[in-house]
Amino acid sequence: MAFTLPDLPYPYDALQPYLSKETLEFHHDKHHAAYVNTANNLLKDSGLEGKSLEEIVKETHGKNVPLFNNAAQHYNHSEYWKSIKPNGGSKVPGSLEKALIESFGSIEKVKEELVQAGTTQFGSGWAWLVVKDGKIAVAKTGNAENPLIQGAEPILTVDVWEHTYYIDYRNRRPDYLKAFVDNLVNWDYVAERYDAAVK
Ligand code: MN3
Repeated sequence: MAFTLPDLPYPYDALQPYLSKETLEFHHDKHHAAYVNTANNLLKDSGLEGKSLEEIVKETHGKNVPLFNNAAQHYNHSEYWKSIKPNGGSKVPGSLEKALIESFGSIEKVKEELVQAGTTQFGSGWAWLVVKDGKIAVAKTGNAENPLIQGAEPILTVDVWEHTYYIDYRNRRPDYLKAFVDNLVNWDYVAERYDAAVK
């Protein structure tokens, strides 16, 4: 089954002033679309056509580098779009809030650790909240890598490739990450992912 580029779950200008319409047009219509197209070309004759995206990501890691890179970037971006929303960053739903406070002490600490992970990811990559062995943790990965290949379940995804923030923040990645945690995170989606991961 071929991969398809998902529509953004909100209008292109809906995340302003934190992410501009121009950023979302480039990021979704050019960058994410290119990963989908390249992954589809590489998927042909790979023997993996019938598998799910998650299975393809896990099975190609370390074996088929070009297909892994493009399929993982498709997975990562699809999760990133759902991890953010207009007027995000507000109230964390109850069950998730309780679990985050158990793991980190406070919601402020979770935000701090996410900003720290994204800031210290050298070069291109991603920061995450993951569930592993029933616990929530912060993670970071380089390039297209993601927590699926480490046996963890991603519940929140932050893109820290320069194409994500360079138009709006230039080199100020920490400012983008601060806006992400304070004004963009879709905690309802993260809670949905958390509930599914611990079921
Ligand atoms: Mn990106």
